[in-house]
Amino acid sequence: MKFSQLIFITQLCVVLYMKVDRVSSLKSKKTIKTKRCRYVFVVKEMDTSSCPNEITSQRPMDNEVITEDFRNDMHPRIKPLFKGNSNDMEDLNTRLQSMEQELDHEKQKNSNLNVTISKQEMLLQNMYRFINNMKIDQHKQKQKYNELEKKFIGMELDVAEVNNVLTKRGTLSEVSTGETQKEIPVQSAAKTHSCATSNPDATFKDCQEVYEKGYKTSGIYHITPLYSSCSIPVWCDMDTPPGGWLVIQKRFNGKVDFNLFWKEYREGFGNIASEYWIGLDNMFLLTNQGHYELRIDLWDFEDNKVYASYESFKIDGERDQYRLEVRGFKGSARDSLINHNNMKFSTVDKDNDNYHNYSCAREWQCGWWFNACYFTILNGKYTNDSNPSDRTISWNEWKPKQLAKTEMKIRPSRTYYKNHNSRG
Ligand SMILES: [Ca+2]
Repeated sequence: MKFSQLIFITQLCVVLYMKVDRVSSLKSKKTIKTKRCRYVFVVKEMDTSSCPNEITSQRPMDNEVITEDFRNDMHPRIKPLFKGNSNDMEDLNTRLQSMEQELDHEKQKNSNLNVTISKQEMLLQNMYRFINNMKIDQHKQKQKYNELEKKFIGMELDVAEVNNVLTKRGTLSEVSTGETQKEIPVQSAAKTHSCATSNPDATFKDCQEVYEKGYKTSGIYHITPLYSSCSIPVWCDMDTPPGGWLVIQKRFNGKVDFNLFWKEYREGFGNIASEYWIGLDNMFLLTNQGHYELRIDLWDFEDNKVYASYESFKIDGERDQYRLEVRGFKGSARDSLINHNNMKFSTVDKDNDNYHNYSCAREWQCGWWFNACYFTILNGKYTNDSNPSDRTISWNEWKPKQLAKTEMKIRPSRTYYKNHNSRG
C-alpha cells in the first residue's frame, strides 16, 4: 500500500472503526460508489486499543491539559477564555484581537491623557504665576491704600484744625469800625459767630487776587481767607516785585510791644497801617488755603537792605503749636531761618523750644519759633540804642542784632504753581 493510500485509510479509520465496531466482525467490506468509480475496501480487524488513543491524543487541549500553574500565571482577563474547549480557539482569537484593539485604544487614551495632563500642568503653573502677580499687586495696592489713608487722615486733621480754630475764635471781642486807616487793629479771620468786620465785597482770599483785579497800590485791603467767613484787613505790598504780597509781620519804629503772651501771638496784635503781627491763626488759615512762598525784607539803621525768600512756607495749626515749615531759600541775605524749620512756636508763657529747662522766649522776651535758642528773631526788642542788648531784632547771617526794619510777606508760590501748571 502506498503512503498516500495509507493516510487516506488512516483518515477513514475513525469512520470505519465505528462501522466495524458496530458490525462486530473481523473483516468487513465496504463499497463506495462515485460517479466514475466503484471502490471496494476490505478492512482487517484493527487494534482497537490504539486507535481511540491516537484519536484521543489528537484531540485539542482542554481545561484538564492546562496545568494549574499555567492557569495561575494567566492574566485574570485571559483565564475565562480558556474555560471553553478547543473549538472556541477561533472565538479566542477574535477576542484576543478585540483585546489588542482595546489595548491600542487604551494606549491612545493614555497618550491623550498625558497631553491633557501636560496642558493642565501648564495651566496650573500659569495660575500660580497669576496668583503670585496678584499677591504682588495686592501688596502694592495695600501700600498705596496706606499712603492714601495717611494723606486722608492728614486732610481730616487739617479740616478738624480749621474747624477748631473757627469755633474757638467765635467769641472774640467786637472791634469797632470806622477807625482811621492808621489805627486799624489786626483782626483774626478765625471767627464764625461775630466777625470783627464782615465785608461782603472782600471776596479776595489774598493780596495776589487783589493785585490781579487791578489794585496795584500798596495799602490796606480787606480779604477773606478761604476757610473763613470773616474778612480781615491786611497790608498789601504791591510794590515789591512781582506785587501781591500780603504782609504778616511788619516793624519799623518800635511803637508796638512784641513782648506778649501766647494768646496775643495766636490772635495777632498791632495796627495794620503801622507795626503788626498778623497772628498765628491767620497765618495758619492763609498758608493752608494754597501753596505760599515767603519773603523777608530786612533793613539796618544805615538803610542797607537785604532779603531772604523761601519758595514754600506753611504754619501748622495750634494742635501742633503752629510749627514752622519753610524751605527753598534764596536771597541776598544768607539763610538764618532754616535753623528754625520744624520748630514749634514759643512765647513767654509757653515753652516749646529745644532748650531743656530753659525758656528761650522768656529769655529773649518775645514769641518766635525758637530752637535752642535762635539764629534769627524778628520779634525781638526794637531799639536804636547805641549800645543795644543782644535781645534785639536779629538775622545772625547778616546782622546779629538791632535791625531797623523788618517785613515778612507771603504770596502764592510761583515755583509750585509753575511746576504744577495751575497758576502763574
Ligand atoms: Ca525750653
